[in-house]
Amino acid sequence: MALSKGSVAGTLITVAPTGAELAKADFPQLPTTLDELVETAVSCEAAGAAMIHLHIRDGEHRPTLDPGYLKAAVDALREQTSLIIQLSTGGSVHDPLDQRLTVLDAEPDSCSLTCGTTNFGDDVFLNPYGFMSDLYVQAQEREVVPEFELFDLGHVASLARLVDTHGLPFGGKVHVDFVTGVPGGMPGTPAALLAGVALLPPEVTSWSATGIGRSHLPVAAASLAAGGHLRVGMEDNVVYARGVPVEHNSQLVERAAHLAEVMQRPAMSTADARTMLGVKDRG
Ligand code: KMH
Ligand code: ZN
Repeated sequence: MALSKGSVAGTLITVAPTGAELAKADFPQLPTTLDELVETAVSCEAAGAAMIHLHIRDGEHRPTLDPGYLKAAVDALREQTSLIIQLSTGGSVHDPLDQRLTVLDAEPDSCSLTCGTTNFGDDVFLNPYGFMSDLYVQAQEREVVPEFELFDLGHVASLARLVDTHGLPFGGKVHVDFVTGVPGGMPGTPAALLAGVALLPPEVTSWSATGIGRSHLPVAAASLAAGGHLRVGMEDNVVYARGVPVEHNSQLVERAAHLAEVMQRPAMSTADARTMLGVKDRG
């Protein structure tokens, strides 16, 4: 799929409220408890989000892949919102690969699937091809829709290899998200984003983008201009404007929805987003 040739009716806004990197002690407004996640999800849905990308924290606010915590979050958000629930399989850079596969046991609607290893600041975010392949096949079997996370141009080639090898994901749609501006990954610039979009294989049916830190606004604007969708949230950016910290994820969703409205592609409903992504109806 090259740059969008026709008009794209609405904008999928995904909120990534927490991530695995920030410490609650440094950012007390980071939602880490189940109650905080539910409150965040409800207000972000009201502000225009249709999907939530979730990393879970334990009782001491540390990243966890504990199945009990994951299942409790999926169940609570499914009960209290109609958001598409996407669990991170990236976890933190310290999580072992085999444990990252067990995320699917919590029966999310969607899971992230990063298409290659990348330097991640001073760390390495490990995604060898065998892991990606296992995760892809298991997601197909569990009828979970993957969101392919692309941190670099080489990841686009690995995405094409996965789809060539294993066929389409559950639901028949291929949705990718460019995560730009990670130190070690592709830069958070419109030029880098558009280079990635130009390389997408024809099976891709929709794409979104996020920019880490200060790249979030130029990348969001470029994505909207080129027919892409948006991911925002404190996982990616905690500065609302120069000298103004983000106090609540809904501020970022509201601004994304406003940008989308101005671009005549208003925030998509959760129902339309489910259709676009081919998500299973889990009632
Ligand atoms: N926390 C990063 C190491 C994902 O969620 O799939 C990986 C990450 C990607 O955030
Ligand atoms: Zn993540």
